[in-house]
Amino acid sequence: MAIRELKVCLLGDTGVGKSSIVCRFVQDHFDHNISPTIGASFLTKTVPCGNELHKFLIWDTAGQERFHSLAPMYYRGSAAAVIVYDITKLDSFQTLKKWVKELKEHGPEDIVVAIAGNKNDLGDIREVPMKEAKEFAESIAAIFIETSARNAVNVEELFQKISRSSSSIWLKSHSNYSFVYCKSLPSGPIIVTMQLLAKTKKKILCLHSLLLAYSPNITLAVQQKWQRHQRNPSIQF
Ligand SMILES: Nc1nc2c(ncn2[C@@H]2O[C@H](COP(=O)(O)OP(=O)(O)O)[C@@H](O)[C@H]2O)c(=O)[nH]1
Ligand SMILES: [Mg+2]
Repeated sequence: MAIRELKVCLLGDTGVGKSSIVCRFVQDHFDHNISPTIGASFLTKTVPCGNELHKFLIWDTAGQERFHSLAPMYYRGSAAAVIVYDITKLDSFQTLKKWVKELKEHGPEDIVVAIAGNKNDLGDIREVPMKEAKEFAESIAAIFIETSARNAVNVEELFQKISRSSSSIWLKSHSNYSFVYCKSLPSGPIIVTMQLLAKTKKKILCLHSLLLAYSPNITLAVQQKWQRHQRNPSIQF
């Protein structure tokens, strides 16, 4: 099975539960007395996605202002950024908006942004209405989900959503066609429909789309070859 590595960074105020989300995802564990992160910590987890394996390379950053200048090191080259806020702290939602702005200005062009409203087990002291956060996420085309690292709610789902979005972004950025529709079925292959950009490439793209539909593993090899061909057209595709 082909493995794709996805660098993911977690951003957001200190205390919102970034490390707890990572700990829940990677070790399925919650620590009430978790230590504050210094600088950043790194963890990995591999999960199946369609007919591929996605290996998450997770950079969990410290939220404190004094570490802010280090953030670009973590979001540069990231396939996705998870920006976490605490649903019981309005301030943390304002900080999230600042991170969105920074990513827009300085982050990778195709980065998948996921907004996670954590601590949704504390709904009775909520300060950030779900509707408001969801609408904000929609306005910037970001993934939105409320999570509880403590009660293991939606943490897996958060990373699954990132997996699926990264797949379509990857396809978009690694080929010369415009992407029309992509669906990752739980048990089956990724079905893709493409719009052809250039007639001369028609054959290649048809083959490509067939392979994508029937064998994502072969497709990876085809895509690598296609990239080489694009870099140096004298290399036969
Ligand atoms: N009730 C509740 N507390 C949480 C949750 N996630 C984290 N916490 C608590 O929030 C505090 C900060 O968590 P931490 O993961 O260190 O936040 P970070 O600074 O963003 O990495 C800790 O006391 C955690 O136990 C959650 O989903 N629900
Ligand atoms: Mg932390």
